[in-house]
Amino acid sequence: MSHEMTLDAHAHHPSGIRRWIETTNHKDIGAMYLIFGLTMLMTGGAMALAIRAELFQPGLQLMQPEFYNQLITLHGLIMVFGFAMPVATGLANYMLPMVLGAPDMALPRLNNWGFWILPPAAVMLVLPFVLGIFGIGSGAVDTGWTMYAPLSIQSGWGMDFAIFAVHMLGVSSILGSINVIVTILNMRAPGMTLMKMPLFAHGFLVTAILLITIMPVLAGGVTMVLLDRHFGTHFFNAAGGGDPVLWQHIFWFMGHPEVYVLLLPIAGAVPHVISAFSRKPSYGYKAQVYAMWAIGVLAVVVWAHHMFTSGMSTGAQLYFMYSTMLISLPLAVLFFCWIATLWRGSLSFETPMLFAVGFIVLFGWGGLTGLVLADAAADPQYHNGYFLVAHFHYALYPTTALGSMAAIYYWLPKWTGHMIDERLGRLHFWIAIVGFNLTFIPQFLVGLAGMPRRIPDYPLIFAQWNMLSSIGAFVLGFSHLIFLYNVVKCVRGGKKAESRAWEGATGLEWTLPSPAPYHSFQVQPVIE
Ligand code: CU1
Repeated sequence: MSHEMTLDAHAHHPSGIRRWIETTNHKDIGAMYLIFGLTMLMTGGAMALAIRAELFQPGLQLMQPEFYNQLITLHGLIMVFGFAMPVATGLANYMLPMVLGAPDMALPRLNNWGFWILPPAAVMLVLPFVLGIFGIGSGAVDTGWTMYAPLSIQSGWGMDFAIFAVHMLGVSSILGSINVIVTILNMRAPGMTLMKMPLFAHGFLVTAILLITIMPVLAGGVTMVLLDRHFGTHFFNAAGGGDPVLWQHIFWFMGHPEVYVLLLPIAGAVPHVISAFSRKPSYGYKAQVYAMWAIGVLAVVVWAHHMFTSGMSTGAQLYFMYSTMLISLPLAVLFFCWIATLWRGSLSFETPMLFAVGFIVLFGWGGLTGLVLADAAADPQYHNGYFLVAHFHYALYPTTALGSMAAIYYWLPKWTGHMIDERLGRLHFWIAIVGFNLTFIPQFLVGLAGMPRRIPDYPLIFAQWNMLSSIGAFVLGFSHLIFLYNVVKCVRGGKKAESRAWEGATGLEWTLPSPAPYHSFQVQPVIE
């Protein structure tokens, strides 16, 4: 403490906006990541609502197909790179030093730089879209978030902006990952071995290693696109001896592990929430750790299940089918551990617990429908239709939104010193659940009936389900406004939070049953 004070006496204290621009404090940077991520959630969400408004009826009412293509592309890129990853990085910044017993992240200035690359990248991505609305230029990138060649080679200059944005987003997440890894490996409290480290930290460690593995590959890929576009190379041009399918391999080598980049931080955070509201330590600590590492390893060897419809030898189809299905084993281990934590617990369902359970149930549906798509024989029926769209929204919304909201609601009292408005939190939860299911259950059905994705029009026969889906989307969008209001309200004031904010938070949520307590299904373990 005295050491800190001597340092402070010599440090300069910028105020106003400079306080935020120059900050190296992990909580400040964590808060900025969260604010940035939630701003992008609203931006990407507004685009989703524009898409659903167009799809409310068959026919073209509000926009031309070119504009629709920009919307679906930006919605995808913004939600993955602008919302989901920054929110997870925000949680890591805020909580990692605390769960490790470290004074800050290991590399505070790198941390600052990593964050401040993000806003210019977001501007880079969205600027051509805004200019396009005013008739300047050809609009934003319109290839779909997968940026498949040869479309991405021929697309307008929005694509160049997207390439530079992807480079910056990649640099940002690599810097963040380096910081997470260095912090975890070097700054744990004395005696905290890796196998005694909270699950939260394991989730982020696997994620960070995955990101450092995959983001440079994507950066190399989009650089090859840039070279093909402007410097006469033919990496993806069959006429010049290249191969457009090469792009698909490069993209999905990043794209599939990305799903686990979005899942694993939540898989690390949620056990702490369900443990607190079950009044039990997390069940199966070691099993969960090994499962997360198994997911991390398998994640990088299954990417071509996204390419069954691109043409592939039978042997390769079988390999990618079985390896993909293999991931459901460690995932099932995580599910069983979460459920076993709940089992015979003294449960209560405050807002964070509702969101955690909502995540488990709905993500289960994402996983099960993923098994359908992993089947190389079934996939061609569903791959280019709405079944796939519904599947990945069931995989990603529960994790990135419900899961991170569980964590945010859970830790807001710790961050702000105030309790959240419990009634508003529960209202948010139930409206979000109704809105989400109303949006995406119809998409499973029209998908099975053959409605293609990425097209702004559809046959009359799909009209009713699409109308319901659009109504659901607006309900879901509204629920997020309640969330924002609740967060702002909590930051500005409210009932004072005790040091143990939640009645359930007895400290057990940080306790590791390693070795597992005897018969933890039957008895409440005694932790001294
Ligand atoms: Cu995948």
